[in-house]
Amino acid sequence: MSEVLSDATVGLPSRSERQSPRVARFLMAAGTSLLVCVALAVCAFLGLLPWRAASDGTIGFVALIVLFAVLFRTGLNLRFGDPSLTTEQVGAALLLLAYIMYQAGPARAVLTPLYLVAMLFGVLRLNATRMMALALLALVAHATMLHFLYLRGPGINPSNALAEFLVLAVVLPWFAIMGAYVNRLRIRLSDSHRELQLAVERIGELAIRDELTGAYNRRYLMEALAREQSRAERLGTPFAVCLLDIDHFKSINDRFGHATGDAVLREFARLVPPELRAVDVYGRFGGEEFLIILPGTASAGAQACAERVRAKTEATAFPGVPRVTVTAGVATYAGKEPVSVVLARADKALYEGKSGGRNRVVTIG
Ligand code: GH3
Ligand code: MG
Ligand code: MG
Repeated sequence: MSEVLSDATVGLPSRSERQSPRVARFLMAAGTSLLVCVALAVCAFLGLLPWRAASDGTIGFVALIVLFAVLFRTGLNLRFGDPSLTTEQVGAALLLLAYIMYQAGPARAVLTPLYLVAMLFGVLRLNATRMMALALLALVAHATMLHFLYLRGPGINPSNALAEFLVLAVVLPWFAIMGAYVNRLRIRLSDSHRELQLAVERIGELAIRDELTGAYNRRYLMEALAREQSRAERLGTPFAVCLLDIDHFKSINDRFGHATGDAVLREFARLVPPELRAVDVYGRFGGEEFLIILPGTASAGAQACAERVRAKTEATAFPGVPRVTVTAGVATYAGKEPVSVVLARADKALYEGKSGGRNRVVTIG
Protein backbone atom coordinates (compact mmCIF):
# COMPACT_ATOMS: atom_id res chain seq x y z
CA MET A 1 0.00 0.00 0.00
CA SER A 2 2.77 2.41 0.94
CA GLU A 3 4.36 1.59 -2.43
CA VAL A 4 1.26 2.86 -4.21
CA LEU A 5 1.25 6.03 -2.13
CA SER A 6 4.85 7.01 -2.59
CA ASP A 7 5.35 5.94 -6.20
CA ALA A 8 2.24 7.71 -7.54
CA THR A 9 4.33 10.37 -9.23
CA VAL A 10 3.20 12.95 -11.76
CA GLY A 11 5.42 11.78 -14.63
CA LEU A 12 5.17 7.99 -14.55
CA PRO A 13 8.62 6.40 -14.14
CA SER A 14 9.50 3.37 -16.23
CA ARG A 15 9.55 -0.14 -14.77
CA SER A 16 13.35 -0.17 -14.39
CA GLU A 17 13.29 3.31 -12.82
CA ARG A 18 10.82 1.97 -10.25
CA GLN A 19 12.82 -1.22 -9.65
CA SER A 20 16.16 0.48 -9.02
CA PRO A 21 15.33 2.09 -5.60
CA ARG A 22 13.83 -1.24 -4.50
CA VAL A 23 16.99 -3.09 -5.50
CA ALA A 24 19.12 -0.39 -3.80
CA ARG A 25 17.16 -0.85 -0.55
CA PHE A 26 17.45 -4.64 -0.85
CA LEU A 27 21.23 -4.34 -1.32
CA MET A 28 21.42 -2.11 1.76
CA ALA A 29 19.47 -4.71 3.78
CA ALA A 30 21.64 -7.52 2.37
CA GLY A 31 24.81 -5.61 3.34
CA THR A 32 23.48 -5.05 6.86
CA SER A 33 22.61 -8.77 7.18
CA LEU A 34 26.14 -9.74 6.15
CA LEU A 35 27.54 -7.31 8.76
CA VAL A 36 25.37 -9.01 11.39
CA CYS A 37 26.78 -12.37 10.24
CA VAL A 38 30.33 -11.04 10.69
CA ALA A 39 29.43 -9.73 14.17
CA LEU A 40 27.97 -13.15 15.09
CA ALA A 41 31.13 -14.92 13.86
CA VAL A 42 33.34 -12.55 15.89
CA CYS A 43 31.21 -13.17 19.01
CA ALA A 44 31.46 -16.94 18.41
CA PHE A 45 35.23 -16.65 17.91
CA LEU A 46 35.53 -14.79 21.22
CA GLY A 47 33.48 -17.49 22.91
CA LEU A 48 30.55 -15.16 23.64
CA LEU A 49 28.15 -17.11 21.42
CA PRO A 50 27.80 -20.78 20.45
CA TRP A 51 29.17 -21.46 16.93
CA ARG A 52 25.80 -23.02 16.11
CA ALA A 53 24.06 -19.62 16.48
CA ALA A 54 26.63 -17.91 14.22
CA SER A 55 26.59 -20.65 11.54
CA ASP A 56 22.80 -21.13 11.46
CA GLY A 57 22.37 -17.34 11.40
CA THR A 58 24.80 -16.93 8.50
CA ILE A 59 23.20 -19.76 6.51
CA GLY A 60 19.76 -18.25 7.18
CA PHE A 61 20.74 -14.72 6.12
CA VAL A 62 22.56 -15.91 2.98
CA ALA A 63 19.50 -18.03 2.06
CA LEU A 64 17.23 -15.00 2.49
CA ILE A 65 19.55 -12.78 0.43
CA VAL A 66 19.59 -15.36 -2.40
CA LEU A 67 15.80 -15.81 -2.24
CA PHE A 68 15.03 -12.05 -2.44
CA ALA A 69 17.78 -11.49 -5.05
CA VAL A 70 16.05 -14.08 -7.27
CA LEU A 71 12.64 -12.42 -6.70
CA PHE A 72 14.00 -8.99 -7.71
CA ARG A 73 16.13 -10.30 -10.58
CA THR A 74 13.26 -12.24 -12.18
CA GLY A 75 10.74 -9.46 -11.58
CA LEU A 76 8.55 -11.85 -9.56
CA ASN A 77 8.41 -9.14 -6.88
CA LEU A 78 6.13 -7.14 -9.23
CA ARG A 79 3.35 -9.68 -8.61
CA PHE A 80 3.16 -8.65 -4.94
CA GLY A 81 0.89 -5.88 -3.65
CA ASP A 82 4.02 -4.02 -2.48
CA PRO A 83 6.79 -4.91 -4.97
CA SER A 84 9.47 -3.55 -2.61
CA LEU A 85 8.79 -6.69 -0.48
CA THR A 86 9.76 -4.64 2.58
CA THR A 87 7.27 -6.36 4.90
CA GLU A 88 8.39 -9.79 3.69
CA GLN A 89 12.10 -8.97 4.06
CA VAL A 90 11.75 -7.44 7.53
CA GLY A 91 9.37 -10.20 8.67
CA ALA A 92 11.78 -12.96 7.51
CA ALA A 93 14.71 -11.21 9.23
CA LEU A 94 12.73 -10.92 12.51
CA LEU A 95 11.88 -14.65 12.47
CA LEU A 96 15.48 -15.56 11.70
CA LEU A 97 16.72 -13.34 14.54
CA ALA A 98 14.33 -15.07 16.97
CA TYR A 99 15.80 -18.41 15.83
CA ILE A 100 19.39 -17.14 16.27
CA MET A 101 18.48 -16.02 19.81
CA TYR A 102 17.09 -19.48 20.45
CA GLN A 103 20.59 -20.83 19.75
CA ALA A 104 22.44 -17.95 21.43
CA GLY A 105 22.56 -19.15 25.02
CA PRO A 106 23.34 -16.47 27.61
CA ALA A 107 24.12 -13.90 24.86
CA ARG A 108 20.44 -13.97 23.85
CA ALA A 109 19.28 -10.81 25.65
CA VAL A 110 22.19 -8.80 24.21
CA LEU A 111 21.04 -9.62 20.66
CA THR A 112 17.47 -8.28 21.10
CA PRO A 113 18.32 -4.77 19.71
CA LEU A 114 18.84 -6.50 16.33
CA TYR A 115 15.02 -6.61 16.05
CA LEU A 116 15.13 -2.80 15.90
CA VAL A 117 17.80 -2.84 13.19
CA ALA A 118 15.55 -5.07 11.06
CA MET A 119 12.51 -2.85 11.69
CA LEU A 120 14.49 0.24 10.76
CA PHE A 121 14.21 -0.87 7.12
CA GLY A 122 10.43 -0.77 7.48
CA VAL A 123 10.60 2.91 8.51
CA LEU A 124 11.64 3.79 4.96
CA ARG A 125 8.57 2.23 3.38
CA LEU A 126 5.79 1.05 5.67
CA ASN A 127 2.65 2.57 7.19
CA ALA A 128 1.58 2.26 10.85
CA THR A 129 -0.48 -0.93 10.36
CA ARG A 130 2.37 -2.83 8.75
CA MET A 131 4.96 -1.55 11.23
CA MET A 132 2.71 -2.62 14.12
CA ALA A 133 2.10 -6.02 12.49
CA LEU A 134 5.87 -6.52 12.27
CA ALA A 135 6.31 -5.47 15.93
CA LEU A 136 3.66 -8.05 16.90
CA LEU A 137 5.35 -10.69 14.74
CA ALA A 138 8.66 -10.06 16.54
CA LEU A 139 6.96 -10.23 19.93
CA VAL A 140 5.13 -13.48 19.12
CA ALA A 141 8.34 -14.98 17.67
CA HIS A 142 10.31 -13.93 20.74
CA ALA A 143 7.70 -15.26 23.17
CA THR A 144 7.54 -18.56 21.26
CA MET A 145 11.34 -18.79 21.29
CA LEU A 146 11.41 -18.14 25.08
CA HIS A 147 8.70 -20.76 25.56
CA PHE A 148 10.71 -23.38 23.63
CA LEU A 149 13.83 -22.49 25.61
CA TYR A 150 11.87 -22.98 28.80
CA LEU A 151 10.62 -26.35 27.57
CA ARG A 152 14.15 -27.36 26.49
CA GLY A 153 15.20 -27.38 30.12
CA PRO A 154 17.26 -25.43 32.58
CA GLY A 155 19.42 -22.47 31.65
CA ILE A 156 16.59 -19.97 31.37
CA ASN A 157 15.51 -17.87 34.30
CA PRO A 158 11.72 -17.31 33.96
CA SER A 159 11.67 -13.89 35.67
CA ASN A 160 14.62 -12.65 33.53
CA ALA A 161 12.88 -13.97 30.43
CA LEU A 162 9.64 -12.21 31.43
CA ALA A 163 11.52 -8.92 32.00
CA GLU A 164 13.23 -9.34 28.61
CA PHE A 165 9.86 -9.91 26.95
CA LEU A 166 8.20 -6.97 28.73
CA VAL A 167 10.97 -4.59 27.63
CA LEU A 168 10.52 -5.74 24.04
CA ALA A 169 6.72 -5.46 24.41
CA VAL A 170 7.20 -1.76 25.19
CA VAL A 171 10.05 -0.96 22.81
CA LEU A 172 8.90 -2.70 19.61
CA PRO A 173 5.36 -1.20 19.36
CA TRP A 174 6.74 2.21 20.31
CA PHE A 175 9.38 1.86 17.60
CA ALA A 176 6.64 0.85 15.13
CA ILE A 177 4.56 3.96 15.94
CA MET A 178 7.51 6.34 15.76
CA GLY A 179 8.76 4.66 12.58
CA ALA A 180 5.37 5.04 10.89
CA TYR A 181 5.31 8.69 11.95
CA VAL A 182 8.72 9.27 10.37
CA ASN A 183 7.49 7.55 7.21
CA ARG A 184 4.41 9.82 7.08
CA LEU A 185 6.69 12.86 7.41
CA ARG A 186 8.88 11.53 4.60
CA ILE A 187 5.86 11.06 2.30
CA ARG A 188 4.51 14.53 3.15
CA LEU A 189 7.93 16.02 2.46
CA SER A 190 8.22 14.33 -0.93
CA ASP A 191 4.63 15.40 -1.79
CA SER A 192 5.36 19.03 -0.99
CA HIS A 193 8.65 18.79 -2.87
CA ARG A 194 6.74 17.59 -5.94
CA GLU A 195 4.12 20.35 -5.56
CA LEU A 196 6.93 22.89 -5.26
CA GLN A 197 8.55 21.55 -8.43
CA LEU A 198 5.24 21.88 -10.31
CA ALA A 199 4.78 25.42 -8.98
CA VAL A 200 8.30 26.38 -10.10
CA GLU A 201 7.61 24.92 -13.57
CA ARG A 202 4.32 26.84 -13.74
CA ILE A 203 5.92 30.10 -12.63
CA GLY A 204 8.71 29.56 -15.15
CA GLU A 205 6.10 29.08 -17.88
CA LEU A 206 4.11 32.16 -16.79
CA ALA A 207 7.28 34.26 -16.85
CA ILE A 208 7.79 33.61 -20.57
CA ARG A 209 4.17 33.71 -21.78
CA ASP A 210 2.00 36.64 -22.75
CA GLU A 211 -1.09 36.68 -20.57
CA LEU A 212 -3.63 37.62 -23.27
CA THR A 213 -2.55 35.40 -26.17
CA GLY A 214 -0.52 32.63 -24.48
CA ALA A 215 2.24 33.26 -27.06
CA TYR A 216 5.83 33.84 -25.90
CA ASN A 217 6.35 37.31 -24.45
CA ARG A 218 8.90 39.98 -25.24
CA ARG A 219 11.28 38.80 -22.50
CA TYR A 220 11.41 35.31 -24.03
CA LEU A 221 11.78 36.68 -27.56
CA MET A 222 14.76 38.83 -26.50
CA GLU A 223 16.41 35.79 -24.88
CA ALA A 224 15.74 33.71 -28.00
CA LEU A 225 17.25 36.46 -30.15
CA ALA A 226 20.40 36.53 -27.99
CA ARG A 227 20.66 32.71 -28.29
CA GLU A 228 20.20 32.89 -32.06
CA GLN A 229 22.78 35.66 -32.35
CA SER A 230 25.42 33.68 -30.47
CA ARG A 231 24.68 30.58 -32.57
CA ALA A 232 24.94 32.63 -35.76
CA GLU A 233 28.31 34.02 -34.60
CA ARG A 234 29.59 30.55 -33.63
CA LEU A 235 28.44 28.61 -36.68
CA GLY A 236 28.21 31.39 -39.25
CA THR A 237 24.59 30.42 -40.08
CA PRO A 238 22.07 33.12 -41.03
CA PHE A 239 18.88 33.99 -39.21
CA ALA A 240 16.03 36.33 -39.98
CA VAL A 241 13.46 38.27 -38.00
CA CYS A 242 9.97 39.19 -39.10
CA LEU A 243 8.08 41.96 -37.33
CA LEU A 244 4.29 41.75 -37.82
CA ASP A 245 2.01 44.69 -37.04
CA ILE A 246 -1.77 44.48 -37.37
CA ASP A 247 -3.07 47.25 -39.60
CA HIS A 248 -5.31 49.99 -38.23
CA PHE A 249 -5.68 48.14 -34.97
CA LYS A 250 -6.55 51.30 -33.12
CA SER A 251 -9.59 51.73 -35.31
CA ILE A 252 -10.61 48.08 -34.64
CA ASN A 253 -10.62 48.96 -30.95
CA ASP A 254 -12.45 52.22 -31.57
CA ARG A 255 -15.14 50.73 -33.83
CA PHE A 256 -15.75 47.32 -32.24
CA GLY A 257 -14.56 47.75 -28.67
CA HIS A 258 -11.50 46.72 -26.69
CA ALA A 259 -12.82 43.19 -26.04
CA THR A 260 -13.11 42.56 -29.79
CA GLY A 261 -9.58 43.97 -30.18
CA ASP A 262 -8.39 41.43 -27.59
CA ALA A 263 -10.18 38.62 -29.46
CA VAL A 264 -8.47 39.67 -32.69
CA LEU A 265 -5.07 39.55 -30.94
CA ARG A 266 -5.81 36.04 -29.60
CA GLU A 267 -6.96 34.81 -33.02
CA PHE A 268 -3.93 36.33 -34.72
CA ALA A 269 -1.61 34.65 -32.18
CA ARG A 270 -3.28 31.32 -33.06
CA LEU A 271 -3.19 31.57 -36.84
CA VAL A 272 0.55 32.14 -37.26
CA PRO A 273 2.22 28.99 -35.72
CA PRO A 274 0.86 26.52 -38.34
CA GLU A 275 2.81 28.52 -40.96
CA LEU A 276 6.10 28.08 -39.05
CA ARG A 277 8.69 25.33 -38.60
CA ALA A 278 9.29 23.75 -35.19
CA VAL A 279 12.58 25.68 -34.80
CA ASP A 280 11.00 29.08 -35.42
CA VAL A 281 10.23 31.19 -32.37
CA TYR A 282 7.10 33.28 -32.35
CA GLY A 283 5.62 35.62 -29.78
CA ARG A 284 3.93 38.90 -28.94
CA PHE A 285 6.50 41.68 -29.04
CA GLY A 286 4.10 44.24 -27.56
CA GLY A 287 0.67 45.77 -28.25
CA GLU A 288 -0.46 44.55 -31.70
CA GLU A 289 3.08 43.67 -32.79
CA PHE A 290 4.35 40.12 -33.09
CA LEU A 291 7.82 38.79 -33.87
CA ILE A 292 9.00 35.64 -35.66
CA ILE A 293 12.63 34.52 -35.33
CA LEU A 294 13.65 32.20 -38.17
CA PRO A 295 16.91 30.34 -37.44
CA GLY A 296 19.06 29.25 -40.37
CA THR A 297 16.91 31.28 -42.77
CA ALA A 298 18.07 33.75 -45.40
CA SER A 299 16.11 36.68 -46.74
CA ALA A 300 14.05 34.84 -49.40
CA GLY A 301 12.82 32.14 -47.01
CA ALA A 302 11.84 34.68 -44.37
CA GLN A 303 10.03 36.80 -46.97
CA ALA A 304 8.07 33.73 -48.14
CA CYS A 305 7.11 32.86 -44.58
CA ALA A 306 5.94 36.42 -43.87
CA GLU A 307 3.94 36.39 -47.09
CA ARG A 308 2.17 33.15 -46.02
CA VAL A 309 1.22 34.78 -42.71
CA ARG A 310 0.04 37.95 -44.44
CA ALA A 311 -2.14 36.03 -46.91
CA LYS A 312 -3.58 33.81 -44.18
CA THR A 313 -4.45 36.85 -42.05
CA GLU A 314 -6.26 38.48 -44.93
CA ALA A 315 -8.19 35.24 -45.64
CA THR A 316 -9.12 34.55 -42.01
CA ALA A 317 -12.53 35.50 -40.64
CA PHE A 318 -11.85 37.20 -37.31
CA PRO A 319 -14.65 37.23 -34.73
CA GLY A 320 -16.68 40.46 -34.84
CA VAL A 321 -14.47 42.22 -37.38
CA PRO A 322 -15.10 42.29 -41.17
CA ARG A 323 -11.45 42.27 -42.26
CA VAL A 324 -8.04 42.21 -40.60
CA THR A 325 -4.73 42.68 -42.39
CA VAL A 326 -1.14 42.71 -41.26
CA THR A 327 2.04 44.37 -42.47
CA ALA A 328 5.41 42.62 -42.07
CA GLY A 329 8.96 43.93 -41.95
CA VAL A 330 11.66 41.31 -42.58
CA ALA A 331 15.41 41.67 -41.93
CA THR A 332 18.32 39.26 -41.77
CA TYR A 333 21.16 39.26 -39.28
CA ALA A 334 24.27 40.68 -40.92
CA GLY A 335 26.78 39.33 -38.37
CA LYS A 336 28.76 41.18 -35.71
CA GLU A 337 25.96 43.58 -34.86
CA PRO A 338 23.71 43.97 -31.81
CA VAL A 339 20.26 42.37 -32.11
CA SER A 340 18.77 45.84 -31.67
CA VAL A 341 20.22 46.76 -35.08
CA VAL A 342 18.59 43.89 -36.95
CA LEU A 343 15.33 44.67 -35.11
CA ALA A 344 15.65 48.31 -36.16
CA ARG A 345 16.04 47.19 -39.79
CA ALA A 346 12.91 45.05 -39.50
CA ASP A 347 11.10 48.04 -37.97
CA LYS A 348 12.26 50.24 -40.84
CA ALA A 349 10.97 47.66 -43.34
CA LEU A 350 7.68 47.57 -41.43
CA TYR A 351 7.43 51.35 -41.59
CA GLU A 352 8.01 51.23 -45.36
CA GLY A 353 5.25 48.63 -45.62
CA LYS A 354 2.88 50.85 -43.67
CA SER A 355 3.64 53.94 -45.70
CA GLY A 356 3.48 51.88 -48.92
CA GLY A 357 -0.20 51.07 -48.25
CA ARG A 358 -0.16 48.29 -45.56
CA ASN A 359 -1.15 44.61 -45.99
CA ARG A 360 2.26 43.82 -47.50
CA VAL A 361 5.69 42.37 -46.75
CA VAL A 362 8.84 44.47 -47.06
CA THR A 363 12.31 42.98 -46.72
CA ILE A 364 15.56 44.79 -45.96
CA GLY A 365 18.91 43.00 -46.08
P1 GH3 B 1 -0.99 50.93 -38.05
O1 GH3 B 1 -1.76 50.32 -39.16
O2 GH3 B 1 -0.15 52.06 -38.49
O3 GH3 B 1 -0.20 49.89 -37.32
O4 GH3 B 1 -2.06 51.54 -37.06
P2 GH3 B 1 -2.53 50.96 -35.68
O5 GH3 B 1 -3.83 51.59 -35.32
O6 GH3 B 1 -2.53 49.48 -35.74
O7 GH3 B 1 -1.34 51.39 -34.74
P3 GH3 B 1 -1.32 52.26 -33.44
O8 GH3 B 1 0.07 52.12 -32.90
O9 GH3 B 1 -1.81 53.65 -33.72
O10 GH3 B 1 -2.35 51.59 -32.46
C1 GH3 B 1 -2.13 50.39 -31.79
C2 GH3 B 1 -3.27 50.17 -30.86
O11 GH3 B 1 -3.22 48.90 -30.25
C3 GH3 B 1 -3.31 51.19 -29.74
C4 GH3 B 1 -3.55 50.36 -28.50
O12 GH3 B 1 -4.61 50.85 -27.74
C5 GH3 B 1 -3.91 49.00 -29.03
N1 GH3 B 1 -3.53 47.95 -28.15
C6 GH3 B 1 -2.29 47.67 -27.64
N2 GH3 B 1 -2.36 46.59 -26.85
C7 GH3 B 1 -3.63 46.15 -26.81
C8 GH3 B 1 -4.32 45.08 -26.18
O13 GH3 B 1 -3.75 44.28 -25.46
N3 GH3 B 1 -5.65 44.94 -26.41
C9 GH3 B 1 -6.32 45.80 -27.23
N4 GH3 B 1 -7.62 45.59 -27.41
N5 GH3 B 1 -5.70 46.83 -27.82
C10 GH3 B 1 -4.39 47.01 -27.65
MG1 MG C 1 2.08 49.07 -33.83
MG1 MG D 1 -0.73 48.42 -36.02
